Amino acid sequence: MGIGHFAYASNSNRFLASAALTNQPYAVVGIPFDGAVTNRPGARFGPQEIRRASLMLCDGLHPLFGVSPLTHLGDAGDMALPNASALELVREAVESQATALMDKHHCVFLGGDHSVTLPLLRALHRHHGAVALIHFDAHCDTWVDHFGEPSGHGTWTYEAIQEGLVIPAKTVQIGLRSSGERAAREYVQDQGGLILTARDLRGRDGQGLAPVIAQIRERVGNTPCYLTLDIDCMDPAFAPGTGTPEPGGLSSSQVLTLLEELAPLHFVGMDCVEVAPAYDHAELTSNVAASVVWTYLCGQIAKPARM
Ligand SMILES: [Mn+2]
Repeated sequence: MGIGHFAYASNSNRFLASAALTNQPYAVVGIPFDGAVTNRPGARFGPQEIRRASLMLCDGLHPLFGVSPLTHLGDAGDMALPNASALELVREAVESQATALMDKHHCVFLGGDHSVTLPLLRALHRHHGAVALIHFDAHCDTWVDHFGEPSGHGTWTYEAIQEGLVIPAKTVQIGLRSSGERAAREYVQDQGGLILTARDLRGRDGQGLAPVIAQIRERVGNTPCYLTLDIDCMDPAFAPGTGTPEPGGLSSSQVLTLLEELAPLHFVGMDCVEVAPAYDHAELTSNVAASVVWTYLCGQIAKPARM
């Protein structure tokens, strides 16, 4: 599209400058909520910055998958959410809007803090029953309380397992490295799932990730699988714009290799959460978040159509 593309794109606030959502098979949806964070707020502004960063990706074919998601994709805009409400009211609003969208589309959600994944899994459960889960994160998100409250952005994985929304043996966590008591950090493993810590993945990239990819593929099999990617899975060098950064994380190359090689799994939805633009530098975080979502979408669209 050449230089004219930028004038066109700058007028759009939609992911990859896609059209408004009508009957496209894939939908991007923003969830501008950060009321359940532990540390620094700001992820409510994630969706708009990821969309803006995505504009540079909409002008050609993905170099590995050879497709563009543009004509397959609509942007539903941001969810309408109650402001300053109790978390459960926000979650009810997320769940009902997600349910309606999932009726018609394969959805990718842009967070928002990680507490939104629980209502997304509740909505997904109505469509698919319990699903496999691939969870990129620096944190286990299996704490049993949120500083005295029952729920927050660090409890949703525990709650999802307790509610039977995900299959524990087909739950895979990748990139964990934060401090925390052992019972929380290893909860998924104790339930029969797989944890690949950031330390486990040190020094592995490209072909070095092959054994890890084989292990994940074998465990998940053909079960419908949800992907949730907390941007803090990456090292702050690659994604500084997040509320709870943890040094020693994955590189963007490691994450993209994993997403590319796991694309054949039976994915039924994705979210990318915890992008907090106020702490970003040089738009590193919004750029890599847009690339992650683009890679997921291209990987799915390159496969035979599947809802
Ligand atoms: Mn998280």
